Amino acid sequence: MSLRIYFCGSIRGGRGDAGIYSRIIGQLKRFGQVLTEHVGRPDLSEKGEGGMQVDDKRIHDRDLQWLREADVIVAEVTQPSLGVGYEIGRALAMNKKILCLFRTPSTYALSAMIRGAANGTNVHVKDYSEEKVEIVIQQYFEQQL
Ligand code: 6K6
Repeated sequence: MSLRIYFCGSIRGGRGDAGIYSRIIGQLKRFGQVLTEHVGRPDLSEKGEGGMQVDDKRIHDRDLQWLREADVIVAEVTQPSLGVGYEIGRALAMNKKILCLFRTPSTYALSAMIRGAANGTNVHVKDYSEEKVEIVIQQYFEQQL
């Protein structure tokens, strides 16, 4: 059965990195089924799902269900997002395998609560440069899964 991958990226935290999310999702699809492909959609704005209003409770409950079903969580954590941080914390409590990707150089410094959660076993935090994003993902899936 194919690997179920939950991708996290900022939505209301800001959509400045949506292009890189879409690139990451494209690469993740080589390794399994991406449950949250909408996070990379260019028409998904900070204001809503393609302009539509969806109830926040339904979004939360649906996303948590996908998180439970996921085999691995990949989070792009450069653009700070409360939702992404929350998803990482919930996934960690479920003992999921987690890869956090932080792009350098960046004007942001990654939260100590994310960088400090790396443990060399199920939680990995990787700094990457934009041109190497595909290879970083490939190495993770070949070596850690
Ligand atoms: C989009 C814009 C405004 O409201 C939305 C509703 N859409 C969402 N649909 C699906 N997942 C969402 C939505 N909003 C947040 N999430 C989840 O939280 C995603 O899985 C992202 O990884 C993360 C983004 O959190 P924020 O705090 O940046 O929105």
